[in-house]
Amino acid sequence: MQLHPHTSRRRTGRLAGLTAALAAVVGLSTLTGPGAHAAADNPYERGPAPTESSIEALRGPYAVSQTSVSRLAATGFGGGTIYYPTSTADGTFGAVAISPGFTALESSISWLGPRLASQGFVVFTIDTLTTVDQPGSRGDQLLAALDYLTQRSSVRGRIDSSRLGVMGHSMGGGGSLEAAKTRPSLKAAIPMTPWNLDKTWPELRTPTLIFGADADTIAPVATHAKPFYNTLPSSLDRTYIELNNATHFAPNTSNTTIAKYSISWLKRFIDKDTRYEQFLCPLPQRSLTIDEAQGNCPHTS
Ligand code: 9J3
Ligand code: ZN
Repeated sequence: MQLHPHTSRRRTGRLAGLTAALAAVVGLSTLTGPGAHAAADNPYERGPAPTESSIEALRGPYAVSQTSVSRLAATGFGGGTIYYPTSTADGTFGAVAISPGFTALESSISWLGPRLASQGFVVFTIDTLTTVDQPGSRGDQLLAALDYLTQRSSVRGRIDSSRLGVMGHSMGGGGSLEAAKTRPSLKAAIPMTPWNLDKTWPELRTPTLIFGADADTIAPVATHAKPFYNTLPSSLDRTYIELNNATHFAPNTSNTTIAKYSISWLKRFIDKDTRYEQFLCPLPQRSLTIDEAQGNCPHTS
């Protein structure tokens, strides 16, 4: 925020008193107005200013409620669980659907539900129609889940339907690439140790963060995550993070590296919240948990 130049200019007499009174009123309304943290210049900003520890924490600032969607109530996907901020005081939120991998259930990615929702998103962890559905089908199912979420779900009024994203593990991660290819209006995609027979993704227009795992022998990074990342348009906001000492199944248990960079990516591209750019650019350094990171910085969209 920039100080009004008049506040630093010297005045005398009654005009000075009036100026001071006006400044006090303006300052007070800035602190106490609707959504204490909603910046005037970004209507999508939600929650307090982030810190390294706030994005690493097991829970963010929002209390979370959940509701289950039965397989029978769902069309085009297998039902799931919706996690959402309990309070309606901060207006609507962006939303993200998350698909599990081959043979896996929603429970394999459920840790992400409250972890992401508590930062200020509506999160839908889904089951697929069958556990052996391929990435193309999983992409369609992620989109069907987003449509259910924004058009039919009990929390549809809490969602900004123009700000949506997709995530997924393995074939679900491959599915998140498929979903973004089908629906370029998606604001963020996060494939986690993704698997897909299609190795090239130049069609994507959605900012994409790909997690690979250095010890993945099921979807080895050399034939999955890396070529997926490398074939995204170089003009696209894209990042590749390779988890260190991690297997294909790293995204199936609570993982702070996945959480902190996913939160930052969703905030930066679903909410346009540039307060999170500091965690993405410059790219993370090699560490005990990160083998390698690639990406364009600063971001362009
Ligand atoms: O979803 C996945 O875990 C994909 C890896 C896999 O089992 O592929 C074998 C066809
Ligand atoms: Zn390593």
